[in-house]
Amino acid sequence: MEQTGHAVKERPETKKQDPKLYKVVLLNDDYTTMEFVVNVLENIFQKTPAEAYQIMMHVHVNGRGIAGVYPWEVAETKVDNVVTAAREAGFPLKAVTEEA
Ligand code: TYC
Repeated sequence: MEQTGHAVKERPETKKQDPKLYKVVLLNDDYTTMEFVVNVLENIFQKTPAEAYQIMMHVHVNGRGIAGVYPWEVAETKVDNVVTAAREAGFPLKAVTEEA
């Protein structure tokens, strides 16, 4: 093979981890209680009580807000956990992922 002046492969053939990060966005609604959203932020997104309250209020006022930023699989799992917990509690809370 011809030398091109460097030893680093331009295309490693091994499969790399997806480096992209995804935002988990919480959406406001009129029925989910503030307390439930704060609990979700503490339990699923590991926020402190103060952070959780701040994020919840941001979503309440602005319609949407970022709960956290994660690799794809983690972000999708958190959305799933939010929706499952909300439906079990009888709330319509929605969460979506967006490329960060
Ligand atoms: N708007 C809701 C209420 O007044 C509270 C709420 C906040 C709901 C954030 C969803 O993602 C949400 N009870």
